[in-house]
Amino acid sequence: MKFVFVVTLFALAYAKHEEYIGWKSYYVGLESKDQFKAFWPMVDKYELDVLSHPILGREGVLLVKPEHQAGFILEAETEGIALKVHSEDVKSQLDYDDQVIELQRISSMMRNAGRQLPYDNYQQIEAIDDYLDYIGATYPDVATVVTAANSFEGRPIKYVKISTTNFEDHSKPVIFIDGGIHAREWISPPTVTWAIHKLVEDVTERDLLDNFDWILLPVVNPDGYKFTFTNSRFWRKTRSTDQHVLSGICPGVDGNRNYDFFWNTVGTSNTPCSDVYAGSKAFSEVETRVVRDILHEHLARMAMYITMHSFGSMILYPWGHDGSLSHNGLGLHTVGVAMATAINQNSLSHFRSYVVGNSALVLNYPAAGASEDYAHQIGVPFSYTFELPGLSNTLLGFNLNPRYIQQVCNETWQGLIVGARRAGDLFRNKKL
Ligand code: 0X9
Ligand code: ZN
Repeated sequence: MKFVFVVTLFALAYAKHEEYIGWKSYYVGLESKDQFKAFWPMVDKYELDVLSHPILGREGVLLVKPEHQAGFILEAETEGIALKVHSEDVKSQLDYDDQVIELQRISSMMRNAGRQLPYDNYQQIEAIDDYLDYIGATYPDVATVVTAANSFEGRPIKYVKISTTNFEDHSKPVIFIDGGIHAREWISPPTVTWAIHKLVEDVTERDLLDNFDWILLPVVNPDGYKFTFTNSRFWRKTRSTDQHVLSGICPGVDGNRNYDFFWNTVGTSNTPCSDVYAGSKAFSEVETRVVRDILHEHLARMAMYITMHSFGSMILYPWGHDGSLSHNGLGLHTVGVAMATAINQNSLSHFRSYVVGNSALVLNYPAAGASEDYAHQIGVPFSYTFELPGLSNTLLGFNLNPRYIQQVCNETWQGLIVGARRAGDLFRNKKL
């Protein structure tokens, strides 16, 4: 019986991920500004897929197609750029990751009786939607579920409003957290659903409810998210096909290049086949319009906006298009460091410690049209991109092993507690 089960698992796994046959992944370490300068043109030239951004003193992870491996390795060597193989065989690694997830799913189902959202495994979009509805139905006094719109393919884009005063006490600052704009960053949505759990089902920080209103949107891009479970594990964008004559062949827009902030000026692409395609115009995507409309609706009292991405263990803040600092640069840095410190204190020894800084400077890569910059430009004083923890030398595979999901959710929540309190204090005193 057990044998049949394992064979079935293998058969299922091998039918998947065929598009990644022959692909390899590499750690890339960049040690100087010159190496960064040489590296970014290679990303376009060799169609590299940057899974985690390299930063000074910390390697990133790249996917490289078979046809570009020789050329890329040669050029990297010429530039003195250090490469190390992460996976010799991306498809096999994904098959292996799938098995880990599937075995975990079965044991997790047995533990949880299939009801609550798992935190010992990745969360499917249907399970997240069901959970939000359950929260709305079970805790109507504090939680209201809103379906803001349907995605390009017609999936509901849902968020939860959490308030002890029905969003009617206008003296309370609002905190807005979203996740899942980048489809493949699977660790992002659980950190948002965990925040919902901690604000509704298991309240241990009562002041966060008394003193704030919350908006939590776990999956901004449900179509892309679904597609990474069913089709392409490394899909990043939305799934729209109406942006360009080539959108039928190359669907999707990078949601984090689609905001109206120096739109399509730097770190973006005009070709729909690129992973950083900015779309036909700012806010061309219904998914980004949902986030925009929430920001504007509550702007007068929105103290903090955080968008959850992965991976790299970083807290990034504006301005991401040119590396300059805003009027609230000091506040952004101070609250960012406070959050990172809390996370680091609650982290594991083999997780990397968080880096805090300006998006463009930390990543050595300016990019326009990101949500964190847009939110800040329209007036949200504390606006951040979290790059949650992912793999490292000791965490092999492409998926952070599911056994670490709960850990990432816990430590991120510790950061959010500190961030909300600090940002709330500064916001109320208007010392910005
Ligand atoms: O490139 C991105 O959109 C983010 N990194 S990711 O690996 N998750 O794709 C970083 C966004 C940084 N923020 C700005 N450039 N403003
Ligand atoms: Zn991302």
